[in-house]
Amino acid sequence: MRIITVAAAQMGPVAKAENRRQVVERLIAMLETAAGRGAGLVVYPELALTTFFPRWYFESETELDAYYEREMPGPETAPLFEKAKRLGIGISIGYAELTPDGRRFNTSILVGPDGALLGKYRKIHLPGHKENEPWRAFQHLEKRYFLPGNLGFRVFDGFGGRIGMCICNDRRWPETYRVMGLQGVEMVLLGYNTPIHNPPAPEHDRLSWHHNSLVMQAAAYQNATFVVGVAKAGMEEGVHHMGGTQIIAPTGETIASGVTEGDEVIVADCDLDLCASYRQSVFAFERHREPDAYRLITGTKGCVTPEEAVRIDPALGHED
Ligand code: ING
Repeated sequence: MRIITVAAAQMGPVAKAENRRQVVERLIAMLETAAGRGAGLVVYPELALTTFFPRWYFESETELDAYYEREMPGPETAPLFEKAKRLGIGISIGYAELTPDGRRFNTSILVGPDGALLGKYRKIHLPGHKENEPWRAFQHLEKRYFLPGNLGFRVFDGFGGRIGMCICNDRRWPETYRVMGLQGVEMVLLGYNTPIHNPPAPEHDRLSWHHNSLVMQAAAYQNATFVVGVAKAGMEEGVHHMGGTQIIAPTGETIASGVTEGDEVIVADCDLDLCASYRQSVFAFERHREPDAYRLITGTKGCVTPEEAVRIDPALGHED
């Protein structure tokens, strides 16, 4: 048995006016709740320290810069990291990263129970759009405010197993998890800020919770891994974000769920050895995968005609 008692620390809304100190107080309160429940790892949402600012178009870079962290931990976030280290609890937390040379990423980090940085991830699948689109009830300017992540989908040794991270929209793309699955990931930690309303496709709104569970449950099963999905939820500056925080086993079953749209800690004992049952049978990659049949997946970004497809992958041209 290799048990990780993991806590998903869902956040309710973070107001524009809420400062880092006030948010960190909320995060510490949830850390203490999780500690009381025996957690060894606490997972916070995407962009946990601020309101989801990509919903607005900023003319001024100075105004935009206020939402980013230049160092993590920094003076305002250090109390959280110090408390976690004192409690001997690891954390994963998402934040907006501004590098010393001015690059902007939507980032998450994994910190061990001793306070050591175990890994960093920068969001690769950036949803939304780059230019201001006033027709929308609210913007989704992640393609404007962040660069695509440049660290890849990596898996880190920690907590007695192999831990991976991704962020929000990444969870909707099967490639995200398969790259980590091919590194033997046993638990994927991900945070999200998901508006229920998607302006370009309002017909999807009613399915927000279904799609949220669908993609993470499928990924857990298909890659023989636990998945911990953690929302920043509730009515945040006039935009309703879904909850749906949950911890999912390699069986594809949700074993713990949030039930509110506020700050809420859910905890589950996750035995990483459960992954083996799938990793050594139905998803024994080394026995069952056929990479020669998958060339199109990395050979093109968008959809191509069947004729173009054959040029990318000649195997598609075989007649017999
Ligand atoms: N948010 C959303 C997500 O992928 C979105 C974007 C909303 C996509 C609604 C589809 C439908 O959950 C972020 N931050 O990626």
